[in-house]
Amino acid sequence: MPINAGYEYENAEKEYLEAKTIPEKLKCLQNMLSVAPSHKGAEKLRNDIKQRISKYKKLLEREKKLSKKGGGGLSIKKEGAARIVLIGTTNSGKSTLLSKITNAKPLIADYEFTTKTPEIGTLDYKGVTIQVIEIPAITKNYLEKEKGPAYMSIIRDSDLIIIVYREKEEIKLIKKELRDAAIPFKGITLNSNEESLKEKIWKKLKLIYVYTKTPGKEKDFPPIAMKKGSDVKELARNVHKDFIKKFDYARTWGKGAKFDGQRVGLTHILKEKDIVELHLK
Ligand SMILES: Nc1nc2c(ncn2[C@@H]2O[C@H](COP(=O)(O)OP(=O)(O)OP(=O)(O)O)[C@@H](O)[C@H]2O)c(=O)[nH]1
Ligand SMILES: [Mg+2]
Repeated sequence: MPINAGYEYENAEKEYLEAKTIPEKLKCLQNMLSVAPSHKGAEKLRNDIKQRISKYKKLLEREKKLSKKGGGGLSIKKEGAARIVLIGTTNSGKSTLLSKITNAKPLIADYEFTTKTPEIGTLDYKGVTIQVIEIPAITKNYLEKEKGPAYMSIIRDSDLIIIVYREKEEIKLIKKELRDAAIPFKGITLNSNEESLKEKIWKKLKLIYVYTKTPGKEKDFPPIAMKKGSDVKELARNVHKDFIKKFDYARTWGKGAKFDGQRVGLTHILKEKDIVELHLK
């Protein structure tokens, strides 16, 4: 039955879907509950929200306990333009993939559970660096395992989840474990035999890279990664925190420019591979 939950509710739900941490999710769910319709037809909706609230509360408890124990020294500093996690069942080829696309040299072997702690590598895409983490194999009831909640928080805190599999059935198990940890799966599934993996990953990250340039010189390297749809303002902010204040105009070359060297302002939208010369006052 259509519930007609209304604009306020839709907004609250959108915020909930975008929330990244458990405390944020909880706050958003409580907000959703407060704006959810109160009529009989929406009872299922309200119960569903309540259930999710109780689930997140439990998760929060568990993570708190774990961090008291020191979290197993598991907090991993974010590096680069994005964080990707490789997850899958044991022997699915995560380490093989990690060694293919990054500089990491993880142990690869045909016995089970070769990788015992997260393996971290750096992927280089046209000069943009991206952090890639292999999470130790996911098993049934992963959250019940000693390190499960800590690994799930690394997964939750990533920009892209890649499920590495050999047999299709493995994907189902992994997705169920993610659901149990209340992590939405908006990532990709990969077979480690696939070609042009880096291109596929880059597309899914929804980033672009652009080059800065000093007048009279060649473009700078490495390029700068930004969200798709970013403007000159975003780039200026990225280069230096004072550049927006000092900004006079920019010249651009590439797909985002109408012609070579087009003069633009802060709100000009950039396209991948554009070259931008920032002129300051
Ligand atoms: N046939 C085949 N073998 C593969 C493939 N990917 C990896 N292997 C082999 O499978 C074994 C396990 O690969 P790993 O990359 O270590 O797998 P993993 O997912 O990291 O496994 P754990 O860390 O042990 O959980 C190794 O012997 C690999 O050579 C693949 O796509 N096809
Ligand atoms: Mg491994």
